[in-house]
Amino acid sequence: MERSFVMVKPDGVQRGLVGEVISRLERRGLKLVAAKLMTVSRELAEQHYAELKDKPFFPGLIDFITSGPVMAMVWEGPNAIATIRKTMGATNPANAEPGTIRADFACDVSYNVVHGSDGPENAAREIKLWFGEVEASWTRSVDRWIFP
Ligand code: RTP
Ligand code: MG
Repeated sequence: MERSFVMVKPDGVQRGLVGEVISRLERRGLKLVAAKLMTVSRELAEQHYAELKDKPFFPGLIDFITSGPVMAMVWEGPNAIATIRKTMGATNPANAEPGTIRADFACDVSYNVVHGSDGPENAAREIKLWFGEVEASWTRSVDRWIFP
């Protein structure tokens, strides 16, 4: 069982897409194990996106992520990281496959609605950064029909 950090970015919260993102991940069979609506400090945003600090778009990205509340979440499931990345679609919504969150709800790379961890190391790092310790998972009666 794998965990991933997912965030509905400020554009998604402002546009009322929190439920849509949660709904799509729930319907995929993934399990929500932590969630909080929060405003992000510059320090947290810079730590989260530390790998991108030399990119030209970094200052704008930090301004954007700190511009309003985000919905920070931890999701769990088999192969959760790759499954969530697939469900979100390509970073640039212009390249995202129809039916993905980014293709269905966004049209610009800077305002692409959602973030999902890109690999196991970043997932562990981001979950610790945003949530510290996350409690153990919970039992769902349909799990045996989703996680054989
Ligand atoms: P994310 O981290 O937000 O899930 O997105 P990602 O892995 O698909 O893409 P990443 O390379 O990590 O970039 C992080 C976010 O930076 C913004 N970005 N802007 N203006 C640009 O060319 C550009 N490139 C990336 C996007 O909002 C991207 O999600
Ligand atoms: Mg990324």
